Amino acid sequence: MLSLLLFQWRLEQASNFAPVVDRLFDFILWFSIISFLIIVFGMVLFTFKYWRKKIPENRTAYITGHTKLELGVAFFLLVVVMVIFYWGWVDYKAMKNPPHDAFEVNVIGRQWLWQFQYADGKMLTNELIVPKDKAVSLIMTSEDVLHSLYIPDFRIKQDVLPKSYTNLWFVANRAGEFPIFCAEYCGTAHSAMLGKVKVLEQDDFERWQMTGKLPVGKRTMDHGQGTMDQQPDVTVGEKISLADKGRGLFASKGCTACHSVTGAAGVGPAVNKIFGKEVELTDGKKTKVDENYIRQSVNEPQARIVKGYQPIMPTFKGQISEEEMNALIAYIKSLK
Ligand code: HEC
Ligand SMILES: [Cu+2]
Repeated sequence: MLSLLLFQWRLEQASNFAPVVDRLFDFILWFSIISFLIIVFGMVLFTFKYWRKKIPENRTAYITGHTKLELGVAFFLLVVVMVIFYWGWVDYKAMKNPPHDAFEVNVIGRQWLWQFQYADGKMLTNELIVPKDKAVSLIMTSEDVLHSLYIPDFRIKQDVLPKSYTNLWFVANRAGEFPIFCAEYCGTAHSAMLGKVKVLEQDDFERWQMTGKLPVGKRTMDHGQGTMDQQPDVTVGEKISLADKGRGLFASKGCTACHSVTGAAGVGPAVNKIFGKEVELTDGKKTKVDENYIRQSVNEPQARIVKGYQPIMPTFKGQISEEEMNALIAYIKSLK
């Protein structure tokens, strides 16, 4: 019973971050429990020790304080808080920096479902399928209001914002099925905004990518809940990769009129080999070309003007859906 209380009360540790988060959580929890016990024990002890009847002249002693002790306690607590802060910062930094070779999936939150868009063009609703033991990076945005993607068994959670991208990454280290929640109240059906992440062994995952078929009836479910017999509801879309879809859009939306993809200068800068690089702006500042920068370049071209160019790019706000934006970005990313 005691071991159940002490060890079984927490969720499964199904990702690289789970033990990391739990370690800090445990430290704060046990520090709080021990402090609580010391304070309560001290209070009870002193209640009896300094009971009024025991003081000869029947008066409460006049205590002016103990500067050294007070400063000591304050300093000790400051050190503890700084340790917690530093520890949290180190862990947070790791969570904010996905490895460069991570497997990328675009996530679109909308009232009230999750969509997962893969580089090969697959689109899943409320179901995220990932390989085991491989870094997966989620590039997330919302089509309407604030959402938050939360996978408790992975100990990861991140707000999903309209008009920009946020990131989450993880290495799932257990095959199985784990729930995904929306952790930001987003309207009437917020509580029904549920999904699941399916973690497959790497060969199963590769087979799924090639054929769209999950391992039926196979007992991979040592962990997590549910069975894998249910095939996901895949919208394979136009059966072309995200980057290829982006190439089509780049032409059909008229971007090619001003942008070359070969490096040749035109009315606008060439967009090949820009991803991940720094670009200089007219105000002399430099900025990194990432998903958010490209998105802003398309929707609010006037916000940041590339040095040496005129602010003549028209806005495409409202003309490009989130799926299309992900495709355009995937295309620009692919132009090495
Ligand atoms: C009328 C010409 C024109 C069209 C059409 C146009 N752009 Fe631009 N674009 C520009 C110019 C000029 C700049 C540089 C000035 C600036 O930053 O706004 C630019 C800047 C950019 C940048 C930043 C490039 C960098 O090197 O930092 C991106 C990304 C971009 N455009 C993408 C697109 C996409 C995607 C489309 C199609 C949906 C598009 N543009 C359509 C003229 C155009
Ligand atoms: Cu939501």
